[in-house]
Amino acid sequence: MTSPADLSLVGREFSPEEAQFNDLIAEDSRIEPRDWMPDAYRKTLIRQISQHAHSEIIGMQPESNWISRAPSLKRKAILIAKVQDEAGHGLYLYSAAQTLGISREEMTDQLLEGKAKYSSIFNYTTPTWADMGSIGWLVDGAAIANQVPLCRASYGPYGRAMVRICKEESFHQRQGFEILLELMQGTEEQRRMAQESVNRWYWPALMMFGPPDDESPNSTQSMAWKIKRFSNDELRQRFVGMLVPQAEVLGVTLPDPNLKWNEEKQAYDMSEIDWDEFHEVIAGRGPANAERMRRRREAHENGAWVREAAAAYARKQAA
Ligand code: FAQ
Repeated sequence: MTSPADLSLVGREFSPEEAQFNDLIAEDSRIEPRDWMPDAYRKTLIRQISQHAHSEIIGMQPESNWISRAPSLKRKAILIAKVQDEAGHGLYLYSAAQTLGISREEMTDQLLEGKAKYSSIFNYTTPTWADMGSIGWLVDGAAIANQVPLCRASYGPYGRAMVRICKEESFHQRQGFEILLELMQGTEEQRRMAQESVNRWYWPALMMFGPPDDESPNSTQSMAWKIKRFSNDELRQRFVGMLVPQAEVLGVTLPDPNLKWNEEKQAYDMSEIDWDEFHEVIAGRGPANAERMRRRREAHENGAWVREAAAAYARKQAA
């Protein structure tokens, strides 16, 4: 008997379809939309993929704040393209979730009614141009560290969407790095602006990986199903390891006085994350939660005529 991917099955006989599902997971094959899957697997995927999609869509707002004020035509064109890419990522992800039997309308309603989460990071504000650099370097950087392993997620449509998304995210990360590099090679005032922005974004970026492993209720099952391949803390640690040499190239200081290489652990020691702040933000009390949801609802209402026109066109084509 293969050890079950669905932990609720431990210690009992599997039905033939449960056995087949377990075998597919055990041999690292992909589960496709028409395959049988446990309800809890389907539910977890819908939760994670739709939250991820909402994050991409809400995540357009902090950067769109700077499109009209980008410092040059080149920077403006790059920023517009990046924000459009995030919209595209949201759409691939909504499509992947739809293959699990939920409609786009249901997912949107869950977001607008405050029943679905989106990433904590997008509830922080972007008061300076350097924040465009920090979002690219730190937020897209964290997104890549978290999402590259998701390219191997056991659910086919999710893994395949992630491959394309990761390619674009790595371009985003480099453009953010380059904004910060240019600022760090500029005037004293520009260097101060870059450092101040990194100071604000560093800890929230580390929170993107989710709660510590011993407080992460979904991780054990999601890892057994091979949706997640690494734990929240493993990925966070790997991300910090990536940042340290990049910060040296930039000439910025990571705002953690306890950040130190630990030879024995072969990993960085770091200060404790302020988990109260994380819980406040995901409970809706972060610096920009209300504004993000207000704008999202407004955009949804303003788009009503587009949805009506598309539906009328589809009806006409069908007839
Ligand atoms: N924010 O048991 P776990 C991007 C929730 S996209 C808010 O550890 P799980 C691109 C979690 O949902 C960024 N909530 O959960 C971009 C759960 O609540 P629930 C989004 C969080 O799912 C760049 C509860 O806490 N990326 O950045 C957060 O196993 C620039 C317990 O947590 C993804 O969504 C958080 N940070 O692991 C766009 C990646 N962390 O649902 C624009 C896919 C945890 O039970 C500009 N998702 N929670 O009520 C994942 O990899 C996972 O879902 C984790 C959380 C790792 C985020």
